Amino acid sequence: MRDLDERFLRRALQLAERARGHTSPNPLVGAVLVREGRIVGEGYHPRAGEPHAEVFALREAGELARGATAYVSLEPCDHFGRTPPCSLALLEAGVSRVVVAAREENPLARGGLDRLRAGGVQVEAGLLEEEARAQNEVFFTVQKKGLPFVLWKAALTLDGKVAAPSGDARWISSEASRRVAHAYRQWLPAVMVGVGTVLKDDPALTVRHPDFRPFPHMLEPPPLRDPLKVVLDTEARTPPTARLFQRGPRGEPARVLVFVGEGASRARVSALEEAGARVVALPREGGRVDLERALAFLLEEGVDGVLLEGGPRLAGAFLERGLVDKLALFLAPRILGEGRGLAEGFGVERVAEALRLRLARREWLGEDLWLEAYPEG
Ligand code: AOF
Ligand code: ZN
Repeated sequence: MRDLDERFLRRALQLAERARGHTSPNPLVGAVLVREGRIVGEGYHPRAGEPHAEVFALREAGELARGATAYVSLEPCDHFGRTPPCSLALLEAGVSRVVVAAREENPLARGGLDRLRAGGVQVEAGLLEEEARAQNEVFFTVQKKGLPFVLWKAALTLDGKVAAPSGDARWISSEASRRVAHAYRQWLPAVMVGVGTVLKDDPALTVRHPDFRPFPHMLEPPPLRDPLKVVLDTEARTPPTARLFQRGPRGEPARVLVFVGEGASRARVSALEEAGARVVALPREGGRVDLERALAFLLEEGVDGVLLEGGPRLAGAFLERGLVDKLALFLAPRILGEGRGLAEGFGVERVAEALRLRLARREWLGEDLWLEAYPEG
């Protein structure tokens, strides 16, 4: 029984992966309905505003849902949000058992299992919980943090440098590493850089040839889409001709948001707006755009995760404020000697005070060492 439960729950996790990169600020959710050992309905949540995973599975099953077991990667919601509660939909359909992996933590949506149990449905939770929580780490972090999830990605040499003194950084990591980095761009709804990176590298910040190895349950790639491109640019120095304004590889218009400091040049702001950017002025903190305000603004817009792509000053500022939730590092077998360090403007007196990381992945990608880690404490 447990083996079967695990198999169908795993299927729910796989279905959820089909929408990676499309559900923000909602979680990834998959659902499977099983009757007499056979799958009679499947569904996943395709994007915020659309029906939940359970609803698609129930539609497919029709009358066969009566007496079936529902396997859902996340506890069914119990609220009227953009859509009605899944708890009621499952009850009305006559499902007799509900097995979930992770419990719901959104205070607005919580309570689905309690309602189902009160309605006479057999409920279970906790199988594959760790994997389900990892699949939705953005969603669960945002519930706790109240700001978007921040993944900081960097490619560095063995001596911890991310660029030569000239600023040249092309390319420190291998092509295999860069393809994994593109999967992170597909995952998170926004990618953020400082204006220094735009001036130096002129990156396109699009999703090209991603390698989805970071996501263990993904069987087929989700539809590709480019992230919202966010530039922190206190004095509005982003060139209106920058590559990030160009159409994406699939022809979609670029979505660009530039945070400037209050009082930035009106003429430069207008030029950016003409180039297609949305420009938002924020109060300055220590002369620069206030990071917490920028993140809070993004979350209000439904952007629940940010891929921080440099450079060292921006990374240092995020670290200093404890705003980094996860790191993805690609360590390349090179030595630069002189060059820009991984994080500037962040430092401690003693080794004992160093920021400690909990390693969650250490894997070779060709010659590069690929690490994923979480700041501790
Ligand atoms: C589920 N199944 O597939 C999803 C759930 O505004 P709404 O109606 O889309 O509700 C969004 C909230 O519902 C979201 O914040 C999360 O707590 C839960 N997501 N619940 O039963 C699903 N996507
Ligand atoms: Zn729901």
